[in-house]
Amino acid sequence: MNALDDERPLDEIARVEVQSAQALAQSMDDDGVGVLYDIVPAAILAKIRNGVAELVEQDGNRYFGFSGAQWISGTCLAPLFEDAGLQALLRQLYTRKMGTLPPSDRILPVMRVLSGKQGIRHSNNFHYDSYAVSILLPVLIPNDPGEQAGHLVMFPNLRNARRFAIVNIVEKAIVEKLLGRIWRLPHVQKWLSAKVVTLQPGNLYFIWGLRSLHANQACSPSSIRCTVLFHFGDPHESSLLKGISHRLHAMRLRRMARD
Ligand SMILES: O=C(O)CCC(=O)C(=O)O
Ligand SMILES: [Fe+2]
Repeated sequence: MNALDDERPLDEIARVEVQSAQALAQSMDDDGVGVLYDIVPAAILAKIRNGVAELVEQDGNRYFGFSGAQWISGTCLAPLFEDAGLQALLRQLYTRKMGTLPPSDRILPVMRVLSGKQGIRHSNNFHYDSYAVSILLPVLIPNDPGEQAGHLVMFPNLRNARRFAIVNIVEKAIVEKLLGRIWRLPHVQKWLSAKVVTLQPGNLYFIWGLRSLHANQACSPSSIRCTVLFHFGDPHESSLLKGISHRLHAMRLRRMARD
């Protein structure tokens, strides 16, 4: 699918259409990933990269993670986050997959910057997202020849959504913590037909995040990798247990930032 509009000004984000839902859902079912090409133009990517470079210059080569609507408001990505077409598309994808309306219209925007040794600790951490649909926008992916790029690696649609939050939490603990290192092994990836998604800045990559075990591959500590995620539709959003599990996850991220 190509959303490139020849008439589009060079610094304008392409329109995202709800009509893409059918084809995207089909590729997410069949291949694990659906792609909308050339949505965010080079001029906007360059602006975000400048901001990221300043951040790294100020705070050094480490991991930065921003989560929640606050960081994106007023930035050049706000028009994409607020785009009615994107919101309608996410609602449509959720409804198709889950067979119910989404629990809310909230989209969780996240920005991840990987650099330095801390960046490596945030790589190959295989997980299921809490959200039915996740969109990944690569902003900066290392592309020097011979350099590790930090592409996305996934086991597409390994499980179905869990009806009960507690089952989901226990399953995540086993798969992500207890078995966490197993998914990194090349022969396990081969045996379970893991898919490496080559990330191209400016494209939007759609995955069923709740169903697909995934992680970013590592990149060299001296390079910088930046991605933006839009997560949508947590079927266990209102569960009390989920609240606790979220807090534990946030604590773990803070601990990783300190170490
Ligand atoms: O940055 C990436 O490539 C993936 C990040 C991810 O899966 C997540 O934040 O849930
Ligand atoms: Fe994820």
